[in-house]
Amino acid sequence: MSFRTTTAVDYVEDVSPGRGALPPRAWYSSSDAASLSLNGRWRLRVSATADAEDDSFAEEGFDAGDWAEVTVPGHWVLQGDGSFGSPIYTNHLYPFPVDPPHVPTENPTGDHLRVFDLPADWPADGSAVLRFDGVESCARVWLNGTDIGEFKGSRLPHEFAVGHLLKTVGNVLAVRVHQWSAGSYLEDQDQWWLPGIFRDVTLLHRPAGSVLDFFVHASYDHTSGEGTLRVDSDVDGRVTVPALDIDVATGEPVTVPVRPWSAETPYLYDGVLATEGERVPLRIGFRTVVLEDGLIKVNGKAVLFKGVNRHEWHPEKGRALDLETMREDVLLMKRHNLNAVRTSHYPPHPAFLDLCDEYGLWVIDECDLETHGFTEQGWRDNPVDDDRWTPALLDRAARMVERDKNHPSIVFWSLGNEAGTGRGLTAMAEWIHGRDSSRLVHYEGDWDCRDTDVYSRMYAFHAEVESIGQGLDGGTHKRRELPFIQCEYGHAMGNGPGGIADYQRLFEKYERLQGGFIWEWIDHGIKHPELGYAYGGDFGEELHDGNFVCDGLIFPDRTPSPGLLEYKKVIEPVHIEGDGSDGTLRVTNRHDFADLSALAFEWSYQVDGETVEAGTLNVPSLAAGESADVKLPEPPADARGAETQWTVRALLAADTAWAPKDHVVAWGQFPGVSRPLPSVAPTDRPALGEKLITLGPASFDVRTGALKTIGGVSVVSPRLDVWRATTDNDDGAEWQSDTRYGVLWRTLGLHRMQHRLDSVEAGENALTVRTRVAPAAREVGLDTVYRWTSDGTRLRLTVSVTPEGEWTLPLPRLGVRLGLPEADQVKWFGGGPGEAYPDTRSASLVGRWQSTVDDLQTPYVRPQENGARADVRWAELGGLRIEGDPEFWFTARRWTTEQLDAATHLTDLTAGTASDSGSAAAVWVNLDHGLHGIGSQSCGPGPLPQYFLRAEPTEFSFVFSVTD
Ligand code: IPT
Repeated sequence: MSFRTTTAVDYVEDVSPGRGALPPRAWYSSSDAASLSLNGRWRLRVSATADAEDDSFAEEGFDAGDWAEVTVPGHWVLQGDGSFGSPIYTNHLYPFPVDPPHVPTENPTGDHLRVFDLPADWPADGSAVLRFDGVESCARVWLNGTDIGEFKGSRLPHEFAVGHLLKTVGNVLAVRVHQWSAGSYLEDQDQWWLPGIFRDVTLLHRPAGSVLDFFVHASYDHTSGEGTLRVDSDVDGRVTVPALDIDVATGEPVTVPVRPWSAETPYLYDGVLATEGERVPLRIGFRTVVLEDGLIKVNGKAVLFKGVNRHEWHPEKGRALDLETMREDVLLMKRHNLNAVRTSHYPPHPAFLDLCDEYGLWVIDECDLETHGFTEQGWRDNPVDDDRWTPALLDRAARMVERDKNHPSIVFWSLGNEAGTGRGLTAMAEWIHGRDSSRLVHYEGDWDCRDTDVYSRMYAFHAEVESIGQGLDGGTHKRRELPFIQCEYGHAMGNGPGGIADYQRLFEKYERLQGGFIWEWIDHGIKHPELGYAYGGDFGEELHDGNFVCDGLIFPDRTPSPGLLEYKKVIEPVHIEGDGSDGTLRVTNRHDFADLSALAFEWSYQVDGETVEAGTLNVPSLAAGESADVKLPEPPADARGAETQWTVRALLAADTAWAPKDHVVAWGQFPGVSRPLPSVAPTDRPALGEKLITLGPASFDVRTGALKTIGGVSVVSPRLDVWRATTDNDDGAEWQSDTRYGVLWRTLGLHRMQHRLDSVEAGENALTVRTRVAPAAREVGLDTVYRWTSDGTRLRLTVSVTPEGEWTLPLPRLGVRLGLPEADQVKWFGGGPGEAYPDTRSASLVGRWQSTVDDLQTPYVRPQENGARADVRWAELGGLRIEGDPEFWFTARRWTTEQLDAATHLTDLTAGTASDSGSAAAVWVNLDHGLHGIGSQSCGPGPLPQYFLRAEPTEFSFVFSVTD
């Protein structure tokens, strides 16, 4: 006989959204109704299975005195130092067998318990609602021993009517949270799986006659300059907006002249919705979003999204974000010229949307839905194409739309991410279109655009994006009529993304292309005592996707990465262009709405990288889209043959809500007098000693021709170097069908080049060392000649490289590497202050910079090539001055490329000293003539051909001298 008991936890595998919750409604805070936060310390008991314990813990009088404690909001796996289980990271694979709606028997379950009293002034009348803003992934709730329901939909609110159950003292709130549930099949987003009550728990008093649900309709007619406001409310009341003299009944429209809301000019009007029992503050933004002439228009204008995908992330708290962290995200976005956010891949904490309204960001609000793992089985059994799941999908759509419908910042509802196609998605789109005709619907997964108002793609290559811009991409009739956005592009994993300037040029060129959203905002590294930041696999996961979870524009601690600085420059809202030659620049206002009155312009003039004079530049307050030619002043001081530049900056003219006065919004740099190249007359003659050859300030090994000292500085001789610690974008994602050079380079052996010495020739006025540099097992090689000359004080090295054999691959880098016994302070004249590579160099500003060797490093969570400075004319470190002919890429680090390449976490990298590294160097310096581009192939295109470093005959020089 076999049997299976039905247990009290069958709801876990039930595809329905749940039981007992109130219908969804707008999320708001009241001016006068009482509320009680139930955030704080809760008792916690974690069990291995869903039904390991009975529900007696929910009963009054249960003694949980020996339970652990956790903080709510929070994830239990990020608390308790691992004793409550660990996080799991997978990109799209379900970390459990795919057999919907079943989940594993091993189903970590956290029983949460909280006892609370009502505040003394809690009103005796009315009712009360208990609200959960986010619980992953399924919860059952009891209040004072009564089972009040259960729910799924992790990043969506759920409310329960509890007034009849409340007591003045000793209320027992019991919440059983299961890590896995049928809902997990709908939540296969690329992120950590983190169970817990991770958003607020709040008890809301609902006075008699209080507001229930309401919908603020606030449109703007750009032809008349008038806004129309109508607030539909379930409970009748009045709406007042003092600044507009509005005082109308709910449901009644009123039209008045207004200032419209846009992401650039986020004008909000304060209002109040008053019903008999309650007053609710309103923040009203008037704007109209339409699809017209095949374009997304807001207030009559086509907008260009300069966006980012934002997951909620904090390195210690996971997705339990506090308000200050949310504000930091918004401020960082505004300060880096972003104007849009896609809330990948779920509705964020509602406070984040308040901030978007207030500071001004266009929002794609995305539903908590992704079934990506079904792609492994050709999308068979995909819940979004199975009617049994449709109620759950509709519930999710409604919980998002109803909660967030009063935010002016939201212009798109997104059905979800990577869920294939199916009837369930169509049902969601139909419901959303019916409920809210004032916004557009987005979903990327259906390239025919059956359900959507925009053609959206992710990681499309530049060439395809261009053909879409030209309308040459074909597709269904409906799609051909739609505007295009890239909901994800520019995969910011590790060093990169490269090539975003090239995308932006396309977006700005073709009307149909309305911009895109970089993937993604923040690295989801988890702070770890031994590893610095942990990523997939660091918690012993059975299946994981490594550091694919660290692919943000900011590091886990929210420090901007070079990728964010690049993006800021690429999307700057003012273009300052010209070649400086005729003293005229062209300034273009690339805003969609704002004129330039908020900005002040400043010029400065650099001689050899140092600013010698600066002043204000008069730029007319151009309207959005307008350009003007602006004259630079006469070049100041006589530059005495030195190199000069003009730098023009657009700064905030006054403090704003998001940045102080003088914050740099945009800039341009223009050459003046060009640089005199360093020259060394080859007057000195190499002198042959017993062990050494001397030439000018330098000595060389007589046998190998290796440089040993320059002046008093001993060096590990410069020699040809073509290798770099491959970046995530070099290595590419394993599913990439395109050529992945990181892999091919290693296969060819570029990381283990052998240097064969052919001859050392001490000539009349030069020391020439001939070599061949090549990997074992291959016939290709680089014939490399080092030619040293000197005028007695300065030493010049000319490197000539001639490829031999058939080189089918580009080179990672081409230059020399040398070692120094010590170096700390670094000064240079060239691009800075941050790193740059051929296709990530927009933000590199030519000037005089200084740093320490340590600060030259970019701390990518998984160590990899980083820290190069572009266009370097000269650099000084460790007692040496190095000048380039031509300019070079400069890198210095306290470990070798091999050590960097082998490291998996930042904590693997430790500075060595000259003696303990077994060589004469502690600081390794790369002087590169060329670097291969970065691209975005960790999930997208590799570098464009113009950023390839091809193996071809090349010659470049450096001049070395000692500093005092
Ligand atoms: C795309 C996903 O939508 C996103 O969640 C993230 O996983 C990103 O890729 C990569 O980091 S899906 C992509 C594999 C086509």
